[in-house]
Amino acid sequence: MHPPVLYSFRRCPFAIRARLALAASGLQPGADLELREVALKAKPPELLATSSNATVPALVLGAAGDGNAGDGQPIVLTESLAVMQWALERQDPRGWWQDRSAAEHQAIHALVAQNDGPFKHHLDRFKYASRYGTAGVSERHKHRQAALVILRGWNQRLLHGGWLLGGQPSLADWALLPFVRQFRLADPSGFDAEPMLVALQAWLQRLSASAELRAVLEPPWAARWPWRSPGWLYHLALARDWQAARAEGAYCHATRGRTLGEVGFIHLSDAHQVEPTARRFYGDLQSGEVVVLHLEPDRLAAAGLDVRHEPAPDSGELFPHLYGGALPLSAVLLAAPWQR
Ligand SMILES: N[C@@H](CCC(=O)N[C@@H](CS)C(=O)NCC(=O)O)C(=O)O
Repeated sequence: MHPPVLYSFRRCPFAIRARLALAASGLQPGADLELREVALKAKPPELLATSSNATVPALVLGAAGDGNAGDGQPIVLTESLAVMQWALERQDPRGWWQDRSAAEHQAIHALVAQNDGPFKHHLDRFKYASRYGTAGVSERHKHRQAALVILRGWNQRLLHGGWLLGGQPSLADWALLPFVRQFRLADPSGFDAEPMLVALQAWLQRLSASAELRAVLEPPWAARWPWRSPGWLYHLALARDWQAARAEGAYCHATRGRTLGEVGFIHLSDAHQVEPTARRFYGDLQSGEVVVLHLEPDRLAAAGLDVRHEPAPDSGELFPHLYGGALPLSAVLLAAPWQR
């Protein structure tokens, strides 16, 4: 019934590798799968409910109708490698995985394990040094050096044919690409100047310029704003009002140009109402001037506020209205810019 659902995050290297394989297998968001862009600081309840580790990517193979789960129980792939394999076992026109020998499959698994384990460990501590408490010059240097040892090993592999497994790109090249790319982006001139990485530098340049990578970094594979869960409520706010509310600690606008005091409640939208409402009331504004506040209904209730669905004039539709006081900042999960 429902097409596969991919929970993804535009910049996540694990999600990028999954999207690369899904795209290579001929799937397209919209037509063949539903892509739900996730903000990691506000994971939608649907992801939390279906995925045990709640990381992205997660591929949910529908309750029925996609040939994967006839019994109505969704199958959830929560590992990027599993998503890649699922996609390429479906269809693999470029020969990244199918028709490879057992030894090649083993080599691919070993490379991905080395990437996701030790390489990612050192990459994180080099790239996000302040987050990992490794910002000291010698600590950061130590992790960069350890990552370089692994990269030199990969460089060696490329000397025999230009790709990690020889003369043709395989799943391993695409699975490692987003991580090597991140390593370079943390210090581009340092990476480019490494004398023992010449083959890897050329490999990265080739793959970074590829149509395959560019396609999955742009819509429809990488959406500009997070998917709007029907489990949340939404309020359209002027960005300047939202900024002022954050400074003051409370948001008291009912809608554009009208205060809570004047109206008596705050206008909200259900997920499917955000876009038409934004176009109708804010369509004259520039990108960046409007934000979509994502609200958690349980937190509104916990703050003693009441949501009532009531008819809105001229629309023939019921809209959620928030009664009982100002919008507490604690109920706002995310303020995403709205763009026409
Ligand atoms: N082993 C997982 C790792 C996925 C992963 O760590 N994704 C990150 C984003 S790049 C994530 O979802 N982090 C959010 C969290 O851990 O709460 C895979 O291969 O898919």
